[in-house]
Amino acid sequence: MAKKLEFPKNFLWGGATAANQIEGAYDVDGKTLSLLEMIPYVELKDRTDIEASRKLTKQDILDSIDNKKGLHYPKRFGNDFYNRYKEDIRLFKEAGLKVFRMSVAWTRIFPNGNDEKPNATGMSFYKNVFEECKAQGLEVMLTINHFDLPFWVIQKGLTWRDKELSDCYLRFAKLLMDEFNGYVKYWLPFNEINLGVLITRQFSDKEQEGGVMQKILSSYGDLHKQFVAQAKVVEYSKKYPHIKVGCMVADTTSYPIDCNPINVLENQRMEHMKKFFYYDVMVKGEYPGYALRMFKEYGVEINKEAGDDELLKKFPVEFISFSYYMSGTVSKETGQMTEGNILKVGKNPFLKATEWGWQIDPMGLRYCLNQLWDMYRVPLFISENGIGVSEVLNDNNTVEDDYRIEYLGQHFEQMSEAIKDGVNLFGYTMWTPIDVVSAGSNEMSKRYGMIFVDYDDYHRGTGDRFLKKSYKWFQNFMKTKEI
Ligand code: BGP
Repeated sequence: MAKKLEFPKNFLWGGATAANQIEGAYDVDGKTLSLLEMIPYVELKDRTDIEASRKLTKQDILDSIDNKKGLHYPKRFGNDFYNRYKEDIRLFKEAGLKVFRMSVAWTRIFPNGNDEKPNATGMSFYKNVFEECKAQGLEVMLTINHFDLPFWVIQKGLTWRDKELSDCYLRFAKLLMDEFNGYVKYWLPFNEINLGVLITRQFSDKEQEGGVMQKILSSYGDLHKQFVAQAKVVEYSKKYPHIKVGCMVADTTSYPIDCNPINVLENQRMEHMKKFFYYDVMVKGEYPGYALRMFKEYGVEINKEAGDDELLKKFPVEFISFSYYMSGTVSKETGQMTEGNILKVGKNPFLKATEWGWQIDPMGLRYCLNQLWDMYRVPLFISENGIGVSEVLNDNNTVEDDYRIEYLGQHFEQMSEAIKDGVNLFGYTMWTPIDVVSAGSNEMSKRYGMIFVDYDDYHRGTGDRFLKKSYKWFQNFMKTKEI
């Protein structure tokens, strides 16, 4: 029997994407390469072993410039949004979406970083996209930087610790706000700030030997610069009182593996360092004591500059946004900060997982929403949530994706429960309304969309769009709020 869910009338239902996973057109209209466009597609024997697709040296990256090895670089092609955006935005509108989350490719706007003027063709591409959203009645949420660091950053050997990088970023961010504040109400300076910095470090010259643990420890100094840059974006946004700036964190709910106090405490420690640390700095504007203690014990240098603390305190984000895909477990044993398991989550025997090992946990979303509201009391927005499945079109040119209908419906139900619990949740953008290139594995076949895109992992296909069963289901959900 259908169940009716309760949501506020003006709840922002939407879909999320990222420039580097949809646009393609990597070398047209003055655009230069970004780091993610230098990572080749690698067929994985074990789909849960994402690390295997990322074992790249700096030389591999350099060789990819003129593709000497004839490899395929999926993020150079995306799903062809650059050429098909009108059709896509129309389909989003017809699905019932009210808001479209997207990002801007930095390398389309400042192809060389220090260009005297922004690239006019790049600017007009985004203006046209925003105009189209406006024409279709879609609000825009804009991520200023969604992982796609320009390649010139790597060539110059820069990290966020270098002033040159934050200066260029701020120039880019301010330009976007000045030019597009009339189209974009919601702004996210960095996608998944708790993961992004690690991507940069991975290819940095300044990366020390020492594995994942060392990378994480080194990343805190970079993060501080990003926190400061984000606070400066918030400060700048005050010029335009009608816009709002939020943070974006990759959130996973984590449970202690059992009630042994050692494991409960270990889970708290992991929650602190994997998520609350970020919210504390960006929402409360202060470094929490547990982090300061950890920095001291591990010899982490933050190198704060005079005025940084005041800036963080004075310009916190106005709302929290986060991605939520899964939950995991923590035990003292698996929770050790050692190489190999720091970014992974432990198994939970009560949950099913996707082909990629992502454990499906709708109730974990309600738990997470309550935690964040209890702790921070700022409006919440789920900026990513969805299920990646390998799919093919059937003879009727559709996909019977009942598992996606189930996944979305169960998550919507828990969101509605959290709202009843008193949580101020004001919107949700699913990842993603349309099939895109996977961020982590570079596959096209890890599909999240309600709209199927006819490209395979090597970008073979027509690129045509087809509606899956979930598209029709979502359309109906928007009208009835019934699951
Ligand atoms: C988030 C990213 C997105 C997105 C999503 C799904 O971490 O912000 O860009 O792709 O995860 O991940 P994946 O594409 O690896 O399945």
